[in-house]
Amino acid sequence: MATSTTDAPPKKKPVTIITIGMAGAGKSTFVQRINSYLHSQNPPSPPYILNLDPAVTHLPFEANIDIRDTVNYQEVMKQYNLGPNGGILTALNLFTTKFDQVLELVEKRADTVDYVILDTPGQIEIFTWSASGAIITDAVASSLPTVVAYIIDTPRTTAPATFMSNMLYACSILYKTKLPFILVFNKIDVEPHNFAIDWMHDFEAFQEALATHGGARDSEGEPTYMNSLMNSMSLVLDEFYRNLKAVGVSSVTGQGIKEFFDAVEASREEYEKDYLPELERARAVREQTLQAAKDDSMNRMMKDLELDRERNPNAALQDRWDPNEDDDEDDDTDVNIIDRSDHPWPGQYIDMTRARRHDDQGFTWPRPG
Ligand SMILES: Nc1nc2c(ncn2[C@@H]2O[C@H](COP(=O)(O)OP(=O)(O)OP(=O)(O)O)[C@@H](O)[C@H]2O)c(=O)[nH]1
Ligand SMILES: [Mg+2]
Repeated sequence: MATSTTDAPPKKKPVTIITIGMAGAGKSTFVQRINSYLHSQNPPSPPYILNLDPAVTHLPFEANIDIRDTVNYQEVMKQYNLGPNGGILTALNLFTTKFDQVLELVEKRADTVDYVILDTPGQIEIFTWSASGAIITDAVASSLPTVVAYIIDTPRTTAPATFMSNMLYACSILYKTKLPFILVFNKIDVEPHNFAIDWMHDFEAFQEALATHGGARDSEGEPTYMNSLMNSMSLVLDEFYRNLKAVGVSSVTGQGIKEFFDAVEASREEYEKDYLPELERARAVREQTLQAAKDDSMNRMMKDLELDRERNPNAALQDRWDPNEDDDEDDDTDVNIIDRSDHPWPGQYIDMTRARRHDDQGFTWPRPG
């Protein structure tokens, strides 16, 4: 929490934790768990939570900003004639058009909170492979120290091949976001994550597990194509593991949550040392390219105008837009972002939207054929 004494060191910026993970990995339960952990600290340090999943019907925590207050996902599906995933994606796109407002609200709270937490939609690719996901991640990461918490369903990753695909996915997200990355092995109350740590530290142990798993050799006793591919992949991943932190947690019992926050604090330093300078460099390059493109198009337009005037001096005089014409300004009044915690009567607005969502429950899916 923020300290008010004048000689206290300035408060650190809050760290943003973006939770990402396969459907059902336990992202929302994990957010609820870290939320209650932060509330139980002495003094309590309530985080600022953003729910970005428009399709969730029940959340185990109260979000400060909830995408469902801004866009009604089922309405989006109906209006744009979309299926569930297209609906979620479009809802997220619509919300992203207002993300500057979200960021303003988050920045307003930067002095009073220690953590900002983002819960993302169940379908992982909607957030990780969409333009909106990238815009949201970049916007947050260029404003606050940011880490990605990649939630893994540990009991469902015990098979070597599944483990590898999950790690490859994590790897692709790491390279896409270029942010500090924490592998969170969730549900260790059901399955301890030691096997995963062993495989990550020792690729030979992983290759051994692969070999003993069914289908590793073909009928002639040769390693199958799939198996040799996975063996080579494990060497690639060995490099990837070196850049990450891994913790085991149970979002149900709260085990490992402290270790998770230790990893977050270490990631903050990493962000400031490695990622921030890289972000700033990338931003400068982007701005330079943008400016060059603008200059170029401006030069070309001026040249065109000059040519036009030379050829047709009278027409150019009439070429003025009508000053009385309506300004085509964006009508921003329809959707606005709400900070629930700013509301003088918490729950009042929420009840309205819940009522609306409730009405939608009668919605039935068209049956095929
Ligand atoms: N045993 C156990 N179950 C867990 C744990 N974390 C989550 N679960 C269960 O896993 C299921 C999915 O949890 P969610 O939090 O909804 O997962 P999610 O990733 O948010 O799911 P989507 O948003 O729908 O993709 C629920 O039944 C949770 O109770 C855990 O640490 N241990
Ligand atoms: Mg969820």
